[in-house]
Amino acid sequence: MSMKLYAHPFSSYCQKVLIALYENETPFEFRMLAPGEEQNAAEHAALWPMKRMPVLVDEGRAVVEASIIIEHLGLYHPGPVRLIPEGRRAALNVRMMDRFFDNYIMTPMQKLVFDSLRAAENRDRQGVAEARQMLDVAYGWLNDRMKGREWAEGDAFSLADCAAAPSLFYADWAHPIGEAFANVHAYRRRLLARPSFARAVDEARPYRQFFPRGAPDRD
Ligand SMILES: N[C@@H](CCC(=O)N[C@@H](CS)C(=O)NCC(=O)O)C(=O)O
Repeated sequence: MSMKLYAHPFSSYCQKVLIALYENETPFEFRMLAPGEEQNAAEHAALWPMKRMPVLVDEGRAVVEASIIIEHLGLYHPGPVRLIPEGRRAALNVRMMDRFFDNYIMTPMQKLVFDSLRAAENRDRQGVAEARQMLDVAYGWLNDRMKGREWAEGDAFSLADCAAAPSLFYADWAHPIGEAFANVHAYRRRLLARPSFARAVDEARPYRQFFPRGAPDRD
């Protein structure tokens, strides 16, 4: 039975999982979550009432949360690219960086994006200011950390880079990474050149007009 991924190509957390699937050319069926795909939406809501994507279904079992889906793929469908290192200490370091990208880049980036979709009278000015502040601190911390590094943790592309790619991609659109953070820019460019992420970005191109206030004409 082939795995099913309930997802949308433009979603950052879906791209995080798509990168992992593409890294190992893991076969799966894409179940599109978009207006007009009512059957997929109903199945998705029944599988995961939180209605967040992506959701992976493997052998009839729903697996949720992008990081856990990538862990699941490594455990049940391993391929030549190991996204979580074998050693427990190295794996812990990768998971720590995965948490950094989700909590301190993806979360404030989503806050900016979702806030700009709200009606003007419902905007959360303080929350937006805090999200921008968090992104500036996170960019600075990451800039120091990426000095002399190719990937987020260790010598190889990992789960942490799967989290980094869409989070930095969209964060730079929502709250541009300052020019002073040259290591972060260089890392973002390396991520964009990685074939698995380049493919996810290309597949999402038709949806760029949905980015609130318009996607910049680059990347
Ligand atoms: N913690 C979840 C977050 C997933 C998430 O926020 N997904 C977004 C798309 S990037 C979503 O489903 N948004 C739909 C909505 O907010 O209604 C994960 O790691 O998978």
